[in-house]
Amino acid sequence: MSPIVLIDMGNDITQAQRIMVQRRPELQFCRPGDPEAQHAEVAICWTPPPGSLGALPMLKLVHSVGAGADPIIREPSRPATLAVCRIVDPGHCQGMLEYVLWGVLHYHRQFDQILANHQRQHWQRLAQKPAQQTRVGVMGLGQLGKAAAVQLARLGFHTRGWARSAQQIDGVQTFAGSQLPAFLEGLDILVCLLPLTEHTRGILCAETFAQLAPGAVVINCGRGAHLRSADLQHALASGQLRAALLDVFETEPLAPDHSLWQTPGVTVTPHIASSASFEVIAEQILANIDRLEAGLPLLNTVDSQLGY
Ligand code: OXD
Repeated sequence: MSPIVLIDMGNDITQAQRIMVQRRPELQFCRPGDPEAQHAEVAICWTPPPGSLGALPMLKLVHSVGAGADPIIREPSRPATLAVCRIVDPGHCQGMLEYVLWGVLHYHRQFDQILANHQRQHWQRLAQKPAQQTRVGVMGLGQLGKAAAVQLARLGFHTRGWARSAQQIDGVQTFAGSQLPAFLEGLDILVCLLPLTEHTRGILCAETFAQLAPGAVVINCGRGAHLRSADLQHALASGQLRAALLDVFETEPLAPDHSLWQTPGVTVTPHIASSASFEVIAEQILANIDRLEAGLPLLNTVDSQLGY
């Protein structure tokens, strides 16, 4: 087996590599600048630096360590014939659900204001609003978005869902494609769980925010490029938005001096809404390495046209 090249090194990659080494001590790993990398058939990464994929002539498979592989698909030096695979962890949906429910409940029950009151030792019993009076909209009704919408509806929230194509979900008012304005109209909380495509890039923008209820909240656990940060900061400053919970950013990690850290109303979480377990990442990559060697079809391949 040729060495496996580890392109960018995040926590997930280091931990998955540790498990792979335990399971298969014969595997050899290298970094892009090492001479062995020229023979590598498999690469593992989350965000490949510009030019990195094109510089590895023998590469047959590039494996993402995430549920998404869009940073790989977007890399211009990626040869069109290169197979791209992602991780599919059954626990991913549960993690995302927990994050979205936490976010929605946090703002619905006004814990942002209660925590701010705590900071200044201010005792104020805020009026409790019934869930039915909070309008929550989920953008993106794939596996994750659908599960979130179903659970929000079960908790009694007035729940809407929007996706590219029409869907029917019990208890959820659904909208498709050009019905975006009707979906957004007067929402109190907007949750983005969309895949990043040319149609969804920048969708969290001034025009979108203007259609929400005054003082609405935006939760982004799709992709950083869905959000226009300057529009968000403007909408927060004007009071059109009350808060934003952001888990994903165009460049991760978010730079320590990025203005979003300091923007009043913004809560930054470090891309932790949901992550596959290190064991699952290691197992699925090992399974695909075996399949590549045996000439079998790879698991969890990504359609490079759709980007997911
Ligand atoms: C993702 C992940 O794809 O965290 O966003 O796995």
